[in-house]
Parts: sequence; structure tokens; C-alpha cells
Amino acid sequence: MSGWYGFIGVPTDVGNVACGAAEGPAALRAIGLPRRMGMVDRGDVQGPAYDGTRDETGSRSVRETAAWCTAVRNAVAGVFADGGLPVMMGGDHAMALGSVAAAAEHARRQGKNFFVLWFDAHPDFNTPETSPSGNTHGYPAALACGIGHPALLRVGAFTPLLRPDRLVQFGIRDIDEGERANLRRSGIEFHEMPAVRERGLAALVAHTISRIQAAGGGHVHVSFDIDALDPSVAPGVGTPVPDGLTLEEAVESLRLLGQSGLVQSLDIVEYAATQDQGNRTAHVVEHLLAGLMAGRQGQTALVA
Ligand SMILES: [Mn+2]
Repeated sequence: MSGWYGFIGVPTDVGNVACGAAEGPAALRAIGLPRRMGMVDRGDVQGPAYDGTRDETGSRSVRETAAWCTAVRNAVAGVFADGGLPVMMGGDHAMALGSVAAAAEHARRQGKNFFVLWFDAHPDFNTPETSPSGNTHGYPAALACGIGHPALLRVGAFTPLLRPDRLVQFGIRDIDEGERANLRRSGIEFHEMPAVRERGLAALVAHTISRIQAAGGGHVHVSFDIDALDPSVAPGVGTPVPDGLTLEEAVESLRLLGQSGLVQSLDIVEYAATQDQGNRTAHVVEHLLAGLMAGRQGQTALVA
């Protein structure tokens, strides 16, 4: 009933230069994760190395990001075509543009509404104009909504890939000034940590699931940035921000999402193996996946 899971390694950090996320997939294979979780290992996506240049917008590695995201899009589409649930294992979060593109195209072909739930310390809603760093891993949520660098908007077959009112973010606690204006202008629903603390992550996620079901259901893509978690839980990230999610509430939320039957694709990104304490964060990745899988196995028949 729950089908099979395709592990797609995306060993790059062109979107967050030299943060260590390029080593993530290999470190997960080293602990035997795809095999132990019963996943089908679809191998690594390939792409160009970062060549050190900024373009006229001040963005770094746009050409490389576009090439990687196009390859990710094809790999994710391949798992859909073969009837599996793609798990895009980053790599930096810029790569989500590729998986979101494939998921949006898949949802459209199936005549389904398309939603994205984004777990992250950062909204990743910068444009070249607002980004302090020019790193493309700060762009993908905005790009999914059709806002941002023209060369990156071309990765998907259409734009916007996602209606802004169908993006919900959780765990946010580090927003750039101009980025906040972008979020407000687009009307994105984002839950910052004080709200998560007050209402509880699982309750917020359950509310979002009900809202999606009330709107007729659809394809939910989950994009999980490891830095959503507290750095004490998941030290192996490139851009740690204190006061994050607990592992328990994140796993419970993924279990609820799995149980809803809505989730058809998943990213787990920004695992920077070089920053990890032993394999601590690799095992956190395993727990997150196990949460989703357990939920899907026990899923009720309420959702088509
Ligand atoms: Mn992110």
C-alpha cells in the first residue's frame, strides 16, 4: 500500500558554497541508510562544480544551480514514472527547485492541487535583489512561487510551479529584511518559532492537513531542511540557528503527514556531513524518514 521509496542523492553545495552538504548522500550511504530503510537507491545526480563567479545580479553559481536542478527534476520525475515516492537527499536547499518542479508537473498531469510544506529555520524566500549573500539556497521557495532569477525560473516546465497560498512554512526563525517583505507581499503562511512553541508543531501541521483535505486534497511535497531542527539535535548543518524544532515534534509531524496519505514526494536537505558530530545528524535523517514511513503504513483509507 505504501509503495516504494527512491533515494536520490544530490551531492552538491553549489547553492551554499562549501557548506559541506555535498558530502551528505555519501555519509548516509556509509551508515547504510537506504538499505536499512528498505529504499531503492537511484544513485547520485551529477552536475557541475562551482566555478567561483557571481553573475550580474550578484547571485553565485546560477548556471551550476540550474544544471543541478534540471538533473534533480529529471531524477525525481523518473521515480514518479516508475511508481515510487521520490526522496531527494541533498545537497543544499537550492536543489528543491528541481524536485518541486518535478512534483508540480506530476501533480498537474494527475489533475491534483499542488501544495508544499517547508520545514526550515529560513524561509528561503529571497530574490537576487534582497539576498545578502547571493547564495541560491536562499531562493528556492520564492522561485517555486514564480519569483526570482529568470535563469532559475526556467528550470520548471511552467511558472509559477506553486500558488503562494499553497505554501506553508514551519520552524522559521531567521528572516532577512527584504525577504520578510517578499513573504508579506506574496501572502505566504509561515509559522515562526514563537508560534510553534505556543501552538505546537504537530497541531499546526494537523491543522494544515485538514485545510488541504477540505480543499479537496492533492499532492503534498514536503521540503525538510535539517536546520529546522535545533542544532543540539542536528549539528550537521551549514547554517545552524538556535532555538529550533525538537526531533520528537518533527518526527510526529512527518508521521501525521504520512498518515494523511497526501505526501507524494520529499526533500531532506542541507545535511552537512563535514559539520556532523560523528553520525549524529545522519541518524536524525533516518528518524525523520522513519516517521513519514510509519505514518504511511498506518494511513487510514479516508484520503484517496
Ligand atoms: Mn532551507
